[in-house]
Amino acid sequence: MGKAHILAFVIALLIIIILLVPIIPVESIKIVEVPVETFTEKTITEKVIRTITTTKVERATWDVTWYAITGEGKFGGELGKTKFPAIFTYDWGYGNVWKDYKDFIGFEAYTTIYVPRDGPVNFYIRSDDGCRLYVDGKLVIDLWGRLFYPQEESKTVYLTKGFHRLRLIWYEWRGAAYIRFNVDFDVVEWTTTTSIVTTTYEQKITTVPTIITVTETKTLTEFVNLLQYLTRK
Ligand SMILES: [Ca+2]
Repeated sequence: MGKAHILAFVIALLIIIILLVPIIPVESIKIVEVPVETFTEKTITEKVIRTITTTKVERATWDVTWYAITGEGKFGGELGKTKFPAIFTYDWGYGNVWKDYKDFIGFEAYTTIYVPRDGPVNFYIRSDDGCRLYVDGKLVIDLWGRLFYPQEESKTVYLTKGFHRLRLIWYEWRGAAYIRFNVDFDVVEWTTTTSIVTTTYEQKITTVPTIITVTETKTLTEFVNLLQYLTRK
């Protein structure tokens, strides 16, 4: 092959490259669709359940109603109300028992105890003048009568676990006045637990990602070959 042939081949190759290989940049404006991630706020209602547990220490107290004593030694007119602690000693001597009353006065008192186990419970009373103790309506200690000096008595009662009602009646006829009540301490103080379940609906705002398509106008550059370039409009 001579030099002329080689030259002709190179020229032919250049022509093919110029004509067919896309080497000419052409700018054009095009509308394109572009995916865009956006965030939208969404309100969600959530059910919230809460349990609030409270514990409370309870102690027995006596609800006391005072009465005047009649000539027959019975409870007469009501004089007023007060409270005694669960375990108490009142030694009024010859002084006032309630307001201006030194003598011919009495009270009726009620309380509730909580026995934390099945078993014996000890009650003790010392009284001047008369006194009676009832447990769940049953007479347990009887120191009634016009006893002009202090009397005392202890009693053991078998009680089941749970709440029990006590009733105490006492009166003072004349002279010194005294009352003492005692009981096993584990029955006058107890703990109660209360659970409150609340259901509320709370609104929360969350962000939700969303992909939307937007159209954009873009200037694009593409490469075309000479033939395409010449035939473009
Ligand atoms: Ca007395």
